Parts: sequence; C-alpha cells; structure tokens
Amino acid sequence: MKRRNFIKNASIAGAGIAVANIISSCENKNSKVATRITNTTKIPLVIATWHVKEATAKAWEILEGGGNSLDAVEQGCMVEEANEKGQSVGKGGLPDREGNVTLDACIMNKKGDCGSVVYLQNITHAVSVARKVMEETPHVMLAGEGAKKFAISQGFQSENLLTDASKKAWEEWKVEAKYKPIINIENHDTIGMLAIDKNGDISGACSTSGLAYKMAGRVGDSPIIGSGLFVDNEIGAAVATGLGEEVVKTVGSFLVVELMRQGKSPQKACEEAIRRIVDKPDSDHKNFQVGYIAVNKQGETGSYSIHQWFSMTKYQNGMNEQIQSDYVLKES
Ligand code: SD4
Repeated sequence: MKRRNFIKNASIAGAGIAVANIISSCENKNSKVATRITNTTKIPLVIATWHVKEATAKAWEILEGGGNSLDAVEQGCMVEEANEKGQSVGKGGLPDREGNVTLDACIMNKKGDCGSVVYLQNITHAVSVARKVMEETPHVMLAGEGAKKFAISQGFQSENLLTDASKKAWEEWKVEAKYKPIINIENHDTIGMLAIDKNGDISGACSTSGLAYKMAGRVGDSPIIGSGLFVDNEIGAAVATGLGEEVVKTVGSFLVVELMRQGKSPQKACEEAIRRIVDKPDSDHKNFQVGYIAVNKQGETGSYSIHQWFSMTKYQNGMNEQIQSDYVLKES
C-alpha cells in the first residue's frame, strides 16, 4: 500500500486565508480512501454584539447556503429590528425624551461602499433603508424626514414603532426624567454584525434605536462609518456598542481595523481601542459601557469591553455560541 498525505488548501480569491481542509488519504492500486478529515475551516462565519442567536442563525443560514456576507448581515440585523422585545433596536425600541422612537443604522460592503440612515422614524428595517441608500443613491447618509421619504419611495411601510411596553417604560421614566445611560440594558442591545462569506469577503451592519431617553435629534455612533462600524475587506472589520459619544470621540471601529492592519489580532485591537477610552485623563468610564467586536481576514475574532457582561454571539463551523467578553473593570 502506498500512503500519501496531502493538504488541500481551499482557494479563496485574492487572499491568503487560513482555510485548511487537511485530508490524509490511503491509496492502493484502484482505490483512494480518505481516512481522516480535520476541518479547521474558519469561514464562513458571523459574529454579532450581545446575545442574538436568532440573528446569527439567520445570517448563518444565508452564508451556509453560499450567500454573500452583505445579505447575511442585513438579514441578521433585520431579525432584531423586528423583535419587539429588544428595546434598543427597531420596533419596540425605547424612545427619546419626547416619546419618539428614532433609529440609526448603517451597512458596509466588501468594496468599502456604505450607506447609513440617522434619526429615521416609523420604519422598522432601518438597516435595509441604509442598504438602499448605499445602492440606490449617490449619497452615503440620509437623515430624518428625508430618510423616511426615501424609504417610503423604496416601498417601505410607515408604522408606529412605539410598543405598549416601551411607551410604559418611557412614561415611568418621565416621572423623574433623570438621564443616565444605562450600562448593559438587559444584556441585549444595539445589534452590530460582521460576516465573512465563503469567498472570504467581509461585510458589516449595525442598527439601533440609540440611547433610551436621549435628547430629540441625538444621533449616536452606530450610523457613523468609522465609529460604529468599519469594514476593510483586505484587513477585517469591527463594530461597536455602548455609549456612542465615547465611540465617536475615538473613531473606534476604524481604530480597531487600523490596529489589525498594523498586525494586532482582533482581540488585541479591541483591547487597545477600549484602552484609548479608559486611559483618557479624567475618564468617566466607570459610568458607561463601550464594547467592540472584530474579525480579521483570516476569520479570527475578538471582543472586549469596559464593564463585565458584554458578550458576542458567534456562528462558525456550524456552532452558534454566546461568548462572554473580557473587560477592563475587573473589580466592578
Ligand atoms: C448609541 N451605540 O446610540 C449606541 C447605543 C448602544 O448599547 O450601542 N447601546 O450610542
């Protein structure tokens, strides 16, 4: 019997992606029998902020069926936008001080094209409107009434996004009307999602109703390309959650991707970006949360936050898992 081992590298367009299906085979005159298959395939994969297994399952379904990462992140985010129980995304989101639910969202594809909507009202699937901005307009960002008008022109339905539960919460809040961003709202928050498809192409998306009881007109980091989300198909992608003002001040997601470009792993890049916030003189970080998740071109992932209880959901190699994030404030 002649024994031969060979390594078959899956060919991935334009990148040295670490996809290795290692097959040891036994060969005799007429037959070749694969005796062992060690599958270390890292792609496709999808990761998302917080505990959102239904959203990652939807994205995975698309990726596993050979679909592209852009469709995967859009449709994954749509699951949470439609989930009325999630009070910080889409329908059922907590309103601003005046009782209006206003949405921010963005999306970015493998080419670095992007679209975003800010201060959008009465449209559940803000991420899909952002995609239409990217694909159907000469612009990157539409706001408020203009964004809504555009959405309606694209066939989106206008609906009331303030559910009874969110209205009740707002009415209770109004009694004292004290404004303080809440850390880790119900462990389920703004959705940020990053995916790599079978071709090795990366896309990302983000959708939120922003901070509960914010000032009317306030826009956070989530629809700001480079702050709430950044994708560079050569390097990787990152997405943020938490107090948007602090993410914007450090252009957080772009920073994470640039750190990966300099050679840091996704984990180390997220850690460094959080440190930039925490290490500022007189930083008030004990009173707010920021978390990042990131993926690099090789399909390695990372996540890090200021406070405990931030998590990432990852669907890779057929496994949909919630992974607790490491964090800075060990004593909190
Ligand atoms: C914002 N970053 O509007 C969003 C909110 C968020 O966890 O992510 N909350 O600032």
